Amino acid sequence: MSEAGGGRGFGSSVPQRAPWSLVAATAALCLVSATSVWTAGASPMSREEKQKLGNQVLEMFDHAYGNYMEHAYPADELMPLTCRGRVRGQEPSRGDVDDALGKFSLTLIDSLDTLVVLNKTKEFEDAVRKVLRDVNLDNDVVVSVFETNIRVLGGLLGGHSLAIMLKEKGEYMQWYNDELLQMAKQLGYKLLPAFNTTSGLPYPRINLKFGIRKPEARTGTETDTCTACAGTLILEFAALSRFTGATIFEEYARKALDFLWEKRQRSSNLVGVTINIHTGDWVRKDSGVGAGIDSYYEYLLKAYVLLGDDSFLERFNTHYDAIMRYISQPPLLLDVHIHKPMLNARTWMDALLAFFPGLQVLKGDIRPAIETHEMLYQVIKKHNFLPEAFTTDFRVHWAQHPLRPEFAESTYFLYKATGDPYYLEVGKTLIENLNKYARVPCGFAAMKDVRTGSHEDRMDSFFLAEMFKYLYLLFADKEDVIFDIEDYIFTTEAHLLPLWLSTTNQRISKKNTTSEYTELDDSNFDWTCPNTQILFPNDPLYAQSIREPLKNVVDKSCPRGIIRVEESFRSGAKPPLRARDFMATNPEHLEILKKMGVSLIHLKDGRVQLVQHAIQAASSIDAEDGLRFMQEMIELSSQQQKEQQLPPRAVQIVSHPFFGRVVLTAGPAQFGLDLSKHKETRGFVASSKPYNGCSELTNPEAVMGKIALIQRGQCMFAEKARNIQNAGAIGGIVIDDNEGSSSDTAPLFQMAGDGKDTDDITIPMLFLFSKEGSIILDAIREYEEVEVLLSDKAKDRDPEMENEEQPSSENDSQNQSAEQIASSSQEVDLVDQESPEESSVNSHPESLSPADTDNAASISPPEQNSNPTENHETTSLDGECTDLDNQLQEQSETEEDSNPNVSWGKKVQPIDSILADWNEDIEAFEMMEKDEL
Ligand code: DMJ
Repeated sequence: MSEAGGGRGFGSSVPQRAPWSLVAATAALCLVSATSVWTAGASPMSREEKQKLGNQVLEMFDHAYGNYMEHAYPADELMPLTCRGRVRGQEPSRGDVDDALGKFSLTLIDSLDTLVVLNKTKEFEDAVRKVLRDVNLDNDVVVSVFETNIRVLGGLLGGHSLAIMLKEKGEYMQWYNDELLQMAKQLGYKLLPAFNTTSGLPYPRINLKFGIRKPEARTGTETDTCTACAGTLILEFAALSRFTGATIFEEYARKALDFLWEKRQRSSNLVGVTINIHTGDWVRKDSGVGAGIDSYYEYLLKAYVLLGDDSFLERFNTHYDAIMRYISQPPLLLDVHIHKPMLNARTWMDALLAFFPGLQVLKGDIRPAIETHEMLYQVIKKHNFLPEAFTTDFRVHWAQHPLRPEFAESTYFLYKATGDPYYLEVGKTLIENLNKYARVPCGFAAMKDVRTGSHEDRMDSFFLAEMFKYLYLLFADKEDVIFDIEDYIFTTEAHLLPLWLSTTNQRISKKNTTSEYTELDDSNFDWTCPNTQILFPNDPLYAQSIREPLKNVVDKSCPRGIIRVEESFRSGAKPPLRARDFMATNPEHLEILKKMGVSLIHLKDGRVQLVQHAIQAASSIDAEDGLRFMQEMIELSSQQQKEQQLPPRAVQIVSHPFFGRVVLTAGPAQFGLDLSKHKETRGFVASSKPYNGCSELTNPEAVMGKIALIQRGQCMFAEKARNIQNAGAIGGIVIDDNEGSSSDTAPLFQMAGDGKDTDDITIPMLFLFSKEGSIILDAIREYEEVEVLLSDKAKDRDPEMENEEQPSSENDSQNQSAEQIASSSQEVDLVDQESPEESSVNSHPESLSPADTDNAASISPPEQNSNPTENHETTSLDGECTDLDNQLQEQSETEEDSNPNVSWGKKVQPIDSILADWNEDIEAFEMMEKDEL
């Protein structure tokens, strides 16, 4: 038995230091105390209904886990559309997202402690045996250090934590002898070579067999990592050290955290998204609480809770103040620049930030948590799921949704903090939406596009590790869980680590760290793990009263202007020259540009780039104007790029046994019936002969009145369409002839016309990549009669999908056609991305693409998880539009009055200091300019 296991027990978990013990021992406890306090507001949910929902969660988990075990195990993940395992190397690469897959049965390991939380002890015991029997951690595969840590190391440690708990109870796991912990230790040692940098920040990837340096490793040349990647290790590494007594893990994780802290931008106390692991320079200087940074903040606060180390609380509080000062614009959380924190770096938010309200609950700052959560919930109600990114006026920016659990996590914590049954209703909606839109016969499929309802052949392991835990716990009473959940802390992957680790093997590891440890003043403990009796003194309607003003924030929002004009700028000012009016051939315009410090670079390929050097501006006001101009130009450029794209369409298989549950992402055609303007087309499918559809069909009787399947290639798409139309087909699906192509990995494809008039083509035509096409072809082989629906948005499936003839709504059509305003995930990146089907806006000298300039304030560097193929959606503007900018402005002002910690006066930054801040950016850009030209 492990040292820790032997000494554990609630008695030993009482920490030694008073302030810490107050927080750590009650960290989770404080979250539940309000559940019994609730007396009014949304109608309370009966015990029966809660149990019913809890049972539904159990059934859903069985469906996901059962299908994984049956059809995918020992592969890392289930592919729920094709009902098989995802094995790295055997599927087309999806880029970084595949770095989580190490051929170590990821989903099984990530699910271990979920099984215990969901009371599936017997299954847990079986699962642990399988892990010990089957899992190999020594594969020649390059994995992400971050993902391996949170999912695999965390999964093994969570499994170990609950295994020793069960063993001590005396019924299950009696044979267990710390085997999972030994595996965790083995894995810990495999990850350590990643820390072999002078900074102590880990390399982002490691080869499980060969480490980093050896040539066989195929990794180790990276220079950058994300802040969350380097700053989300301490819980797992410290737990590993404390469970085993091997101090090295906690020391390494502390050293990485110390380095990040040292490198924080001192004037804003913010951190950037990516950092150079050798020099410590910030590579991406934008800063938010979502992708790339999120769990760094989470781990600072939770490290304080788990380890009782005040320095972590002090750091968290320092960052939290900065977040609330600059990033929080209730109910929004918007990225800013670390050097110019009053300047927004984006006009959109990503879905990962949905964890933040949960963290705010742990911090004790309930009000903004309620506000942001409410805003997110309204976005979900609009699209059924939270899109990967959405704009400040709540349009879809990136349309995927990989079944992320962050919103469920925050819902759980808010319910625990407020006891407001409203949050149970929110959970109920999440369950309904998952069953209605994501459930497929073989598991749950990620949404490829929340607007069309199309699926992706993907069920990430975090869905089992996190989603089911939080949903189950949301509806569970104490007696529904076989152990006391309050004795544990959740890692970022929702793995459970026991709080008694705080007093185990404490001799570890402050040595070799650079941070100073000072006594904290009392203000550091304000709010931290609040007593909910104090938070909601006599007002059970507290949470509701905060949500009320935000009730229509999404529905009634109007598309925003491009720029949020900062208070440090002239109020309401616009650049003297608007981006949309600019002509590169107009001498007056060029003169204005010059004044603003913006220069024009003619690239060799004929395109033109804009660069702003703020210090070359005629005055500080002109520099600000230039900044705004550049921001406008970025937005305009990205819109122009995407305006030429049509949104994706959906092919939904409606016949037995699919009944509408499988929705395939389809590419649109620039000709034929526009499905966004007409009702969907429904029909049985038939292969055309010849299959390429390039000549008159020889089997018109087979395709008459049906949807013809045609293979891509050999002639124009329009020609195929005419041939099947002449044979009497009511629609066509062109299937890609590039074997293995898939909408998971390829950008949206749209079929162009033949350059002539295509008005004669009146049937709808859609395009499927080969993988999606083969799902239909396989279905024909198996079931012969396969009926599909071609539409702009999948229809809700009811049990039989019987003879439904719902006209597509006017609004939807309008939305779809307006959806062509589009996103670039990254404005700068798109400069060189041309769809083979389109001419680039950059090929015309008048159409300018802003370069990635020294002006980091106006241009964000490329996103890690950018997806340039997604389209924007324009919100349908039901009812009256409110001026959200003003609303938010007013809210900020109210906040300002009521929150003495927020000193808005500090927002005015002298131009000298702004210019000084920019110097660094300018140097970086000049380097880049050299490279590019
Ligand atoms: C999980 O793997 C973790 O929560 C991580 O911190 C970020 N988000 C994913 C799921 O969305």
